[in-house]
Amino acid sequence: MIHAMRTQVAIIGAGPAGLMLGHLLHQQGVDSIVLERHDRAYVERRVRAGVLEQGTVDLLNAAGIGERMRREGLIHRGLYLQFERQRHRIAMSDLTGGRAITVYGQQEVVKDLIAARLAAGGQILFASEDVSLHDPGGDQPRVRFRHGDERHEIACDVIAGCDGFHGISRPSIPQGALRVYQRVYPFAWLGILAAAPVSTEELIYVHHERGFALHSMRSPTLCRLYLQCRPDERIEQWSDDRIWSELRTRLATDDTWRLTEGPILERGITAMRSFVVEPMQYGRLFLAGDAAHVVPPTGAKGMNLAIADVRVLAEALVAWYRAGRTDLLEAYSATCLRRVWRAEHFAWWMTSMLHRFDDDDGFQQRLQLSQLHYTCTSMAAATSFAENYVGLEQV
Ligand code: FAS
Ligand code: PHB
Repeated sequence: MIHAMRTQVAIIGAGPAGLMLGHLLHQQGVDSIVLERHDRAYVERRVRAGVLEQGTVDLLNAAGIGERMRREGLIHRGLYLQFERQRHRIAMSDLTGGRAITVYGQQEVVKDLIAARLAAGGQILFASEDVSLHDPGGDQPRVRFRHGDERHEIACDVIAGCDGFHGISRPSIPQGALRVYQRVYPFAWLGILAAAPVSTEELIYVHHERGFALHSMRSPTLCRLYLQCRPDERIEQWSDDRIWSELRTRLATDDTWRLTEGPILERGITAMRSFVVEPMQYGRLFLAGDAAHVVPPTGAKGMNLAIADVRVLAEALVAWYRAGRTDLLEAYSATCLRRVWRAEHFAWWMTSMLHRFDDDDGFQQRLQLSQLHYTCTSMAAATSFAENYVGLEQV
């Protein structure tokens, strides 16, 4: 027995993209149902990104979701680039007319969006399994899924594929309909969440002969730290002592600064890739976020791109439902891809400048140090870095 359901927009995935889309559509009177394969607790606990661009902060505030972010988020007007044991501050706000980043965990954004959706009576069906897309290329697409022991089918006008890199939406598009662009990097990031007072007021990105390191945070007493490691390494190979000793070594400077350590609460290794599919649409199926593109986390763009995509998609869908306009929907992919490729370039550039490449005979390292030195001493280069990092207003 298949239970029939109906909605205007069926959204696959309760990550930043899917939840933000559901909220923006709701605010404009467009109905949607979000299907998520994991349960609520898992989705709200998952540690991922932590940096919000100015544009993302502005959208969360404009959409009425920013209250807790304003209270608990950390506004950063600069960050540090460190190389040859020297730390250099990039005064991002001074260089971008006051724009800044906010450090606020992705899972906090997800919690705020879920709370807002459910408070508004929105449908988020957690623990939805065996999701499958039917006739996404036609004008009456359907989504089937199992919820508990019951099978359901949603009839809808549009499907929004917001189910991440490993989701079902993109693979539901026939081979050959998409052009794939990809780079897989020969290293990964080992990330930890540690209950330790922060050792810096702003993020520190480190170039070191032993590999990249990053000191970020979630609150004044909760640190998020990353180390470059080999892509084939397993987390079990990294004891707490080895992690802290490597962080101490790579973050060390010639002055008296010291890294404060604490209990490690969460750890994981994340692969590094640049990935884009074109177009980000197939008939009535619109891909958004990691379902269409992945950036290496060095540029802190992943979550911001996901939210930027659905801002464009929501506006286009509302114009279609309200005024029968199809131009914005037809332009959806091209509009998003301009911002996506800008972010892909910036994240690839930061990754290339800050990571150690095993096959480097020293030539690349010299280029990296020259690029770092130029970025930290040239107003023009620092401004370009800053405006890309805080997020470009127009792309
Ligand atoms: P998401 O992946 O967040 O959400 C997709 C949702 O769809 C998930 O909840 C998933 O469970 C669900 N889903 C998948 N398949 C489904 C199916 N078949 N049926 C139903 N639901 C399905 N960015 C940074 O800037 N800094 C970081 O440190 C960082 N760390 C990361 C670590 C990891 C392991 C990953 C994967 C990404 C990380 N990112 C980081 C990038 C991250 O922030 C993404 O860009 C962001 O989560 C993208 O958001 P969404 O597109 O909404 O996809
Ligand atoms: C994080 O805080 O998780 C973070 C910050 C900056 C990055 C990546 C991750 O570039």
